[in-house]
Amino acid sequence: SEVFKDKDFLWGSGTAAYQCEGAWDQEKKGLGEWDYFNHKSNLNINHVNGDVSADFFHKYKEYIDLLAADHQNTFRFSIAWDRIIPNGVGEVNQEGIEFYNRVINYCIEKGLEPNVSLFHYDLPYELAIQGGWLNRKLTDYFASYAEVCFKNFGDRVKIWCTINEPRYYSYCVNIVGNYPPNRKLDFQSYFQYQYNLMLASAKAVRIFHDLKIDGIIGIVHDNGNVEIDPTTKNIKKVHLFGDFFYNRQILCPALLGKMPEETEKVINDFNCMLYKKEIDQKIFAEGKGDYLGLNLYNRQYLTDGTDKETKVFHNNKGCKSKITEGIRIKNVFETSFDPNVKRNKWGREELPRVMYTALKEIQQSYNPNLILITENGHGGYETADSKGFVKDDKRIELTSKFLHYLLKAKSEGVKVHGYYHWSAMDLYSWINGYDKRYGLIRVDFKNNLALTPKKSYYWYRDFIDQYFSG
Ligand code: BGP
Repeated sequence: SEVFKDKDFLWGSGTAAYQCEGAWDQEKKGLGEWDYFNHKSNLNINHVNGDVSADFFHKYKEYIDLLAADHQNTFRFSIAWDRIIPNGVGEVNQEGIEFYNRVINYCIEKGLEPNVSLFHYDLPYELAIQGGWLNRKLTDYFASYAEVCFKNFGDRVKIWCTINEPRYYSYCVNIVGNYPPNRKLDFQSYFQYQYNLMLASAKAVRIFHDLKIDGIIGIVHDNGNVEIDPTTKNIKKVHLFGDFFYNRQILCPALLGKMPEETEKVINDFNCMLYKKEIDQKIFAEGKGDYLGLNLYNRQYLTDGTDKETKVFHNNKGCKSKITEGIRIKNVFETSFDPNVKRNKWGREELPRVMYTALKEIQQSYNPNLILITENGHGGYETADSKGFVKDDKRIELTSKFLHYLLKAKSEGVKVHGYYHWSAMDLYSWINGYDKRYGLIRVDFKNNLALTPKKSYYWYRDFIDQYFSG
């Protein structure tokens, strides 16, 4: 592909359909699993929803104008499956196609290379009630939906992601239980979800390549790195299980075209099994991605398991909770707590040098042709002054450190060619609704969705200018 011909580096920011579009029931959009969950269930932990959110559906031009004025040259967003195919399978909704045509064309007009994800957690409800991703049929439904998108947008979109964070998504759905349908500590479903998601991804990649679309396609993975606490006794075991659990079930099919050798052993030791077919090996082999998208926020810091009961620790309440993020898997491994590393209000480590170590490790272990950092950023509580301006110095401080490490890895040969700040504007956070802010642009959700670029927005513009001039 010639995506990178005249652009030395992609500098942009990202969003996802459910988190920013709103217009949840407009222009024949189908019902989504998250729509249903946030309307009907009292399991919705933050008691708000994405019905309106940042209203990207109607205000997309305003947002894209601001991103272009920030000197960004690319924009990451996702397509809502249920806008294109309201029931997940079958009839195509032309109004959905038209909406994304408008967005894509306007991005191109403003000099922003569109980077499009096909699945960013918002499953059509009609497929959720058929078992969601536990149902193998979804792998074919997804491939058909992907084909519709390739045929409609493939003449203009050059960067595609099949699935956003299959690993973390499966973790939240099946282990933490904070994404619908809130299964808790269900390791069987955790592994099967990831397997089916990777199979679906491979099927879509095959179609993309068969159609000979001029562009690149791959998955977006979360974090990608496991580090072992040096006091660990059984380093080999913790690494074997930890790396499979966090990375290899995704990265091996995505980049090497096959499931990892240790799959059977590890999954058996978890007292689980995978439902699969012989033919899958061929599908994986033919469905390798062209690049790796990496969402980099933190690392997985692990040590020996103990005989204490299996438990997950996840902070769903920010400063209203003291929980430190992690997991304890009986006799397998557990998250280690490093007292020297600072944490954010959600109990997650703030350690920018993992940008460097993760990139180096992935380049060395899998040797991808290309890596894009598809997400990185800082979530926090924020207040604006009377003019709506947010002085987000913390975001600037952390991001500049992350970027320092990104450029260091690049200078040492890591094939990283793009960075997308998460997020472009404030939007719906899966765990804390509108209290947890990530945007470069402030959205006043209480006052007509007024938009005000934050301090970080101007900082990012200067950073990009300096990069291209120096
Ligand atoms: C990633 C997701 C994004 C985004 C981000 C921040 O896992 O791909 O959609 O939400 O994390 O997460 P949160 O909003 O839960 O803080």
